[in-house]
Amino acid sequence: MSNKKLAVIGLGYVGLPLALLAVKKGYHVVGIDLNHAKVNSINHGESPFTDEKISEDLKNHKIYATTDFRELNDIKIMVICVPTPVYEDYMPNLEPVERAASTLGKFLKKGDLVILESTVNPGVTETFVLPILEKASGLKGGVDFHLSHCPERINPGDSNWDVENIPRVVGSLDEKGLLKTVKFYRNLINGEVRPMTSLKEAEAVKVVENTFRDVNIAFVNELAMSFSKLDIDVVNVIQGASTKPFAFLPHFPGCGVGGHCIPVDPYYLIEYAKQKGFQHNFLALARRINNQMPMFTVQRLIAGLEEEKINILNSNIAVLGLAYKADIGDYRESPALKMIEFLDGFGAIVRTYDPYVLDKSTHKNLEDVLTGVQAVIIATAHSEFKAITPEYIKTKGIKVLVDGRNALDKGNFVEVGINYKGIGR
Ligand code: SAJ
Repeated sequence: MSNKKLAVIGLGYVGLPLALLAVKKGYHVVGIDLNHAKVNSINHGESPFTDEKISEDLKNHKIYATTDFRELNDIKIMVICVPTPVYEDYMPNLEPVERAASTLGKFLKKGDLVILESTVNPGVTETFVLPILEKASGLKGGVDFHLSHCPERINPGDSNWDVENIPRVVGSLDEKGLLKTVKFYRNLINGEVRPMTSLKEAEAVKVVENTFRDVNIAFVNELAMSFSKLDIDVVNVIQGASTKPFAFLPHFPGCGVGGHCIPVDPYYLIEYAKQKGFQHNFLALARRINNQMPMFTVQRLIAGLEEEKINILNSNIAVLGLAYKADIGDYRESPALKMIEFLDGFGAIVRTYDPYVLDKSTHKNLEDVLTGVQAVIIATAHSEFKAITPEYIKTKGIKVLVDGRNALDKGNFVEVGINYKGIGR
């Protein structure tokens, strides 16, 4: 029985891999989540969401999952890994963090270490989470207990980088807390653990790295919209630019930017700076450009249908993919959902198929979803869709194919007479 105990609050894409890693490293882990179904499946050794690695690890590593925070009474290290989504107006939604902190605070004891992994805008840990913990516990942060921030860097579906080898940054309220937190993560992971000089710096690292990605994607998305008019293949151009071995980092255009990180995190920075009197015009513009892509993609479909003398009204359209990125089942903020909404608005009859999100798909396989449609949009570059051949599309009598992820070889489809529309090509 390990003499190291740890609590992980929030057993999703971030908390569960961390909890499993801690078990592997000899911790006795109590996982706390408010979702009973999730708690039950974990206690039965089953992953609550589609993830091969988690499913495998849960078979061999025991986590005690519960909804009961009283388990915290004899635990000294607690890591908060709850979601931090945004509201419709893209304002940061800190309700899950507030719920977790106010409940956890009731069980806080002298000498405890609380670590927030959830992505928050700079300043939130100290000005929002700390007061909640102090009020609920009657203790003083940085004196009676330690409070740190170590932003999560989970990359769903990535087989090279995982919770064990991804480097981390850590910020803390006080020096001793920083040392304890760095030591904790160095016991867990074999990537670099870099101490930052403050909580705000650690928070800023995460939003900056993801905002960097969002603005780079916006750059190529704007190029795609421009090159569509200039009749230049933007994918070829980006690949050409990638031959430059320095000072160029390729990103690729698509039907939109989904997920719980990239389209969300920039709003944290935009919002926080706005509170302090600075307008991030560039970051906000990048968000607007990326948010335009689902409609741009639907307009590519309408253009294709018009060329084939097909009216979108009452046309049968197949949307392939609901997930926000290839070969995973997560569809949070997915551009596919936005495109479906727009297609409905234009009066199309929409059918969907995603092998990783079957419960939300109208059809359960490629053959069925493509039977009787005039056009198809590829919204996610799942491996199954990348294997679609021009001949197959031809035999299905499909006239227009919109490749929302530039996942297919355009030339092969044009060659057999299919009206192929890419994003920027
Ligand atoms: N996307 C593009 N063009 C690109 C890259 C991505 O349109 O060139 C789209 C994707 O289709 C998706 C969205 O952006 O809809 C986000 O894609 P992503 O590859 O960034 O995937 P995420 O959201 O899982 O991002 C995670 C992030 N990891 C963390 O926040 C810890 C991100 O920092 C990583 O850079 C990213 O994985 C990664 O590199 O794969």
